[in-house]
Amino acid sequence: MSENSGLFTHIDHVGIAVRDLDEAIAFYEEKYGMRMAHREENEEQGVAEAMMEVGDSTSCIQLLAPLNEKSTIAKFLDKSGPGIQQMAYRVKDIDDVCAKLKERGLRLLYPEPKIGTAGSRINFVHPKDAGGVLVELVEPGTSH
Ligand code: MC0
Repeated sequence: MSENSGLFTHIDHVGIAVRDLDEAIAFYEEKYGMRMAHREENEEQGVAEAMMEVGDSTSCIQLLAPLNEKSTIAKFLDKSGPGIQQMAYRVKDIDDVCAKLKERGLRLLYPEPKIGTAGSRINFVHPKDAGGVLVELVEPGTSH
């Protein structure tokens, strides 16, 4: 990590809660000309998701639809309606970054990283400790 790069290397993705994944994918493809890079279901997180590429930036828009009523996305949609749910930063070493953020007094949601999109390792900073923003940390899987 270079001296002035801070903890994060890129904006990995911005997560947007949607009610209908197929409809949202069609909107991003047809209106913005975005290409879908990846699609999967994550049972543990309770989401069906699609990563939409933002040009050649390597950053994506992540469309997130709930898989069931208990999903955090279902709760978010009930409370806030569709819209931005999270900001995700890419990191090289998530264990190191989580340790540093804990030292700096921020609450991580999980004691150990969980599995996210495409085999990535993920954790979250609680929005109440991060200026009202749910911050996701993403260490990409080997296929990224
Ligand atoms: C809740 N709050 C938020 C928020 N969700 N603030 C900003 N952004 C959000 N997304 C605020 C509420 O407004 C409330 O504030 C307070 O936090 C407690 O909210 P709550 O409605 O009682 O919700 P909780 O506590 O049940 O859950 C919030 C929490 C949860 C962040 C802990 O959403 C969570 O565990 N999120 C992490 C997992 C996740 O989001 N998975 C889906 C994406 P007030 O002021 O009213 O008290 S999965 C994913 O992203 C994966 C696939 C990947 O990228 O690889």
